Amino acid sequence: MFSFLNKDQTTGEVEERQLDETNIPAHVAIIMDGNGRWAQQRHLPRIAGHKQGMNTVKTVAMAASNLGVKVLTLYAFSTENWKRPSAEVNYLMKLPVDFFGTFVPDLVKNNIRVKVMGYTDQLPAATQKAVNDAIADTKDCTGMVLNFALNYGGRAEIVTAVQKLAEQVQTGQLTATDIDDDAIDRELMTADLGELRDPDLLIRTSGEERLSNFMLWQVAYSEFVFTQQHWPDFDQTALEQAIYEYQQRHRRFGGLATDNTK
Ligand code: V07
Repeated sequence: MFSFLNKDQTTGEVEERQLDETNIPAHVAIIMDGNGRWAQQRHLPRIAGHKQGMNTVKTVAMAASNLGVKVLTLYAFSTENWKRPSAEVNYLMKLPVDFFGTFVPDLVKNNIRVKVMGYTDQLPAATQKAVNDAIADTKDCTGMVLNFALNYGGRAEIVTAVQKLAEQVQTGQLTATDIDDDAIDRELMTADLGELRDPDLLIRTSGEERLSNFMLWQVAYSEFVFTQQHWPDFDQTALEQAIYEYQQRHRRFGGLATDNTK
């Protein structure tokens, strides 16, 4: 059993809680929202929030790995984020470089492998290089997969998958009726995660309760937990609280998952 101190979000009451270590969600996905609001509240520029948010990525990745999470997917940059002011976009594009420079040795020490899903070919060359270096330097790690969604959009992902399937039909490799759940799964950006491709738990920070085009297909049966903290304030305890909430909804009896998914 993992113990942690749970703080009630409305009453502020603190209670010791226990996590069931046999029921840790294998794939946790997080929409890291609220960096700008965190900065505004401190009269800091938005980029200060993004910088702090990157430090939170490090803390939360370590915490997830220590809890036994197998895949942690983080929504770092959406295909919609290009609409932000260019100074902010330029700063965001430097974060993978910064992350690579300061954090990859720690990832290797903790056996964490970096993966990226998204339209990375559209990113600046230096960003692509940092991403590819992080992937290459951690390729032999066998522990948790730290999967960044970078220039990712859920509808675009589905559109691309459908185009690939249509091509396979056109070239005779597939018939229209061969297109089923598994065929679509195989063409999505999560295909190489195998059985771990669908998040068990989706967390969104900072109070908004929307999906914002994130992993539309893969979250069909996920538990959703929304937290009030802005992403830079999210930490190990907040992750444990979200997993506790997940476990209350997704109980296991005698090692058999209750099938409340369908
Ligand atoms: C970004 C920090 C986290 C809060 C949300 C937005 C800002 C880590 C990465 C990253 C991505 C790929 C990679 C290594 C690190 C990142 C962007 C923004 C664009 F291989 N944090 N972070 N990328 N933020």
